[in-house]
Amino acid sequence: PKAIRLQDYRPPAHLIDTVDLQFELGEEVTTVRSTLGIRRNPDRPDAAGLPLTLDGQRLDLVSVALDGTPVAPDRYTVTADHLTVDQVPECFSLETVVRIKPQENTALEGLYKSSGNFCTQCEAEGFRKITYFIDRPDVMARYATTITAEKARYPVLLSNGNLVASGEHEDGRHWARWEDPFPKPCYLFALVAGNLRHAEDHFRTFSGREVTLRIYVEPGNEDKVDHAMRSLKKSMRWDEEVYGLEYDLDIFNIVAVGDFNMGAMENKSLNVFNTKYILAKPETATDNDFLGIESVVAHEYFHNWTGNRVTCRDWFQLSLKEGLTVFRDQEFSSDMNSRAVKRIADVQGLRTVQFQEDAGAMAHPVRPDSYVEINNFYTPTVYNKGAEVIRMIHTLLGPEGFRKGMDLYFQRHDGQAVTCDDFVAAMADASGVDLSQFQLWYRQAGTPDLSVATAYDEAARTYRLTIRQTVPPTPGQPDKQPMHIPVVVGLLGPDGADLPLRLTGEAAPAGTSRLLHVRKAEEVFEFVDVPARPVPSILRGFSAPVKVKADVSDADLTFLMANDSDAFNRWEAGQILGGRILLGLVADQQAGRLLDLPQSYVDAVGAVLRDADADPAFAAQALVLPTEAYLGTQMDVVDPEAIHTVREFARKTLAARLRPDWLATYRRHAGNQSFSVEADAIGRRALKNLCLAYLMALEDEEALSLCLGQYHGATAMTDVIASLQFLSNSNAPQRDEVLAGFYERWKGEPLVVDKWFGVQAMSYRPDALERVTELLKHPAFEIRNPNKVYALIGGFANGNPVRFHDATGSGYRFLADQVLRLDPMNPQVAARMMGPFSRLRRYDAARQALMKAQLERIVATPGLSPDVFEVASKSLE
Ligand code: HT7
Ligand code: ZN
Repeated sequence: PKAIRLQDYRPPAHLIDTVDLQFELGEEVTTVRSTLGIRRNPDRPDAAGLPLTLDGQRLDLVSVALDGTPVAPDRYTVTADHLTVDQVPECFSLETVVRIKPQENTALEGLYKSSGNFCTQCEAEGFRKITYFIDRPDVMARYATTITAEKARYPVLLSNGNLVASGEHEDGRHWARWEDPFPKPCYLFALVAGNLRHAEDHFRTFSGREVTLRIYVEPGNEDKVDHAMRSLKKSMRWDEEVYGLEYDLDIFNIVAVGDFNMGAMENKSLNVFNTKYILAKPETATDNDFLGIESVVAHEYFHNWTGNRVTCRDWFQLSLKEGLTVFRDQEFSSDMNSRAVKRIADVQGLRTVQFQEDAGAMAHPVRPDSYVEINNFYTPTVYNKGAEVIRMIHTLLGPEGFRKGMDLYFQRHDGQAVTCDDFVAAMADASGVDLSQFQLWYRQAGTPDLSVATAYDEAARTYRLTIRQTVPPTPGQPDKQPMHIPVVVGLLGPDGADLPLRLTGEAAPAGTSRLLHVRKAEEVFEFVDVPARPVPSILRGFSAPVKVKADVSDADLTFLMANDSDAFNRWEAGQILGGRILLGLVADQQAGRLLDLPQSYVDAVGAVLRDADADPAFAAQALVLPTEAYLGTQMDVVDPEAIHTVREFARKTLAARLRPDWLATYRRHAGNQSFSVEADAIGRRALKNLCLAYLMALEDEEALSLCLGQYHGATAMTDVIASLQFLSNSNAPQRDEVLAGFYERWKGEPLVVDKWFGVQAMSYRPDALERVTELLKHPAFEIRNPNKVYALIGGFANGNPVRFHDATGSGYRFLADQVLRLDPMNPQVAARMMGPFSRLRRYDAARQALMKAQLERIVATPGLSPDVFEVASKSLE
């Protein structure tokens, strides 16, 4: 397969202004008749005389007509990927008729079936599997879509825009015609036909437009849509209040389907969602599910402006819409819940997943410069590092400057397909801030390392921060330039309060948190009038996606844990301290020394625990030890076994030494409170379940009885699944019976069964792989359903480092087997499972060799998809 390069971008030779689609949906064959209004692109003067080239894959072409006249077969060519028509005029209509078989489409891209219903997924390049088209986002057209199908099986017929006509035929078939007034790229096209029920609500926009909101689900799920509907209305209001952005049609539909490769899709006025991000009630969904739904519903809704009204010129610009929209959904969730807890969760995700990607074979810039398969680039780098890049712009411009930039961006580019450079230019022009060096964040891959050295001069009352940056080499980018890094800092005085900050050369102190611009490889910042040696709080709010090493002592970190006014850094201080101690223990473990957890650390954790009721949600985050994955990112050579042993040792030690506090805190929060998804209530449940997790680390009788009591007594899934997880990790005699009972109770709810698969896949018992292998044959496991694959295979490969990286290589063999099994059915999902292999160089030589052997087996397999080939071959380079 050939790489596509950003530097080769050229505008399309032809443009398509109008699209008229007629779908005859059938059980055996579906016919798609398309009439395209096409013209030569005036921006491509060389296009005169060029043939028209349309993309199309797996289409059975029936006929081609130009301006109403059939095109002779010697005037067009059909290959596996294209239809080429010679001698086309400057402006014309082209009608094609093709036949497709959605019922055989297991890749879930293009038109396919989920639980007997028709649905589509066109991003990134799925439209070409439905009909011939110029399938690239800079071709924007107005769509009209007529759907005809058997009424009894498919009573609901939906597409983008407004329903303009409908009717019935005598043979039991019916039809609906939809028109979308907004020009859009074909990746935003959608069609749904099925037997669905809907919930309806309404929203009045600020200009007084009454919008009908509908959420469609399969029959039986109507009782699980309230939270999604509430989230949608909150998102609509928030976008009006924060960005002045109003919804632009009279109808907004969401359809939830059980078979979906990703989370959801922002098709214009017809969002299609994975059921995981719509269906929820307290008995079946956890607090994280509720929060996930709120943020994904918001994310897709926000795309209406950042993605749909202004879209991407080409797929290299994916972060233009994804980074920006993730930033917007993060801010929305922060406003709806606890800002600090949301930031902590986002940074944890970034550091464990994106930092690992940045350090592996698939590392790429936020705006990649080449790809083999675009589906492999819907990554944490494009989404989450992309959101951090937007957040840094927000920090550099301030909220008002940022809003001005957004206004200018829409003023300039509404209705256009644009680039990340266009976005940055709007931000710079609106604010006057120079972002030229900053643009390197889009071009350079790799996580920058910052080292911070501090020096207090008692006599001069000055405090100096020397900040050095290096950006590590990544595949294809051996040498890097220094970046423009916004570093927000504060200084704490001996009483724990923030000091007013004055930099050398400034007339007076200004504020207690300062934005420092690090632009060169080394910068020195000197604060004056500092009365005593302060404790520095560096990178407040995680103001840049970098790794920091600072010469801050353990005692200073303990002080920051107790006193930092920046909640994120209060948490961060605990993580740095915990990380330092655990990594020290990993070295002890590797050297065969006895493990011992310093009492000072136990005391620091105890202090946070005893103060937990002041902010239970924050405490629940602050009391979690750095994860195994995060600890791995801090090591030159990851040792999954030692990390696991040490972390478990630390958990058990903290559990034992602080047992009365865990128990008392658990008891205080375990009372029968009525269920709510308010941030407060979520925080209390998180804290309670964390206490139970520590108690269960001891596996004593009292803990077991509390855990079983919670398992049998709880009604909220958050509490049920937490206790199930602890039991599943334990040697409790009741373990198998409880797991079996859970399945019996919930076998009718696929999303709950996914949790059951996940809990077992992530169990760190030594028999985890054996159990996972058995579960592949369980009647509830379906290899064709991405949610099941993500839960069981993904849960094991990504969520169970110690068992996946077993020194025998059994985990690697298992994963390669599953990838090869999945690839012919669903290449996108198969490639997504390969993540752990792309990080092989982070492990010891023996593990590297074992992973390489599996990758070589994969690469040597005939008929491999470009998706899996790209990840496997790059991982071997
Ligand atoms: N923009 C959507 C991307 C998406 C997708 C991409 C490739 C294959 C399947 C897909 N489903 C959805 C999701 C989003 O970021 O909102
Ligand atoms: Zn998105």
